[in-house]
Amino acid sequence: MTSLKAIIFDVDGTLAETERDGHRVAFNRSFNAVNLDWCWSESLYGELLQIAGGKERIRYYIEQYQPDFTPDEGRDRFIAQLHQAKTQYYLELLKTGKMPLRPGVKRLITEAHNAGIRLAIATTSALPNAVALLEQTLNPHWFEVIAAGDIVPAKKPAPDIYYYVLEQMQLQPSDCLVFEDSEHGLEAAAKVGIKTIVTANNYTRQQDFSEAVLVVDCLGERDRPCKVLSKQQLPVPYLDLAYLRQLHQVD
Ligand code: XBP
Ligand code: MG
Repeated sequence: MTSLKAIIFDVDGTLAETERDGHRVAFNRSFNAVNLDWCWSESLYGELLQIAGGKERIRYYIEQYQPDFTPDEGRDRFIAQLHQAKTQYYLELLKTGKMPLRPGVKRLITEAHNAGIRLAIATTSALPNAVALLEQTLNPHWFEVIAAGDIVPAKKPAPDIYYYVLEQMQLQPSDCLVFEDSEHGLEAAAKVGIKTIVTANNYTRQQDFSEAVLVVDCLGERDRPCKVLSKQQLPVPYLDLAYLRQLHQVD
């Protein structure tokens, strides 16, 4: 059995709760800015999250909810421009500091970095979003690869982004662990054969995580133990590197 060499993190919903108060709000601001009365409520957004990727999500929404909408510049161009504006709104929202890291994220990533574990990001979201979050909360230079957005043509649940990260780092699936928060993300990593821990959140809690090695409500902190949502007993109050190494060894 090989030792744990690297940890790959999803961003949205995993490092921070960025969807409801970040991406969703930014999409709505971009609609508003071009005088569209479209409004993605918290519950509608939960449904739209089934579509990974902001541009893909807008396209799906138009097809399903606004089928008669025909912008002069054509649908592709309209979506690309709207999404660019959305990214700017999202970056402004990030600066307000209202999307802090989830419990235990800074602790675990710092411990892993100090122990020489190699780190990477695999996210569906656009690269500037991922880099801005890391700049604000951690250190982007700790991450050897930041794989984001359109770097691969097929987004999660396709496995492409995980294959890309492994190739860039010259690693095997068995060298790594992945952290994800959603069924799509888990599916992407599982197709590649990387053991995945799910830190579920309010949008994803009901999803099927049967392929995960562990499902918890967060990584936990000394004063805020994590809760296990999968079947096994957790012998530690929060996930630290020693426990991750154990999980990585289990068949
Ligand atoms: C994240 C996403 C992203 C964000 C929006 O999924 O689906 O689309 O919601 O980001 P995951 P962009 O956490 O599985 O990577 O608008 O920049 O695409
Ligand atoms: Mg996610």
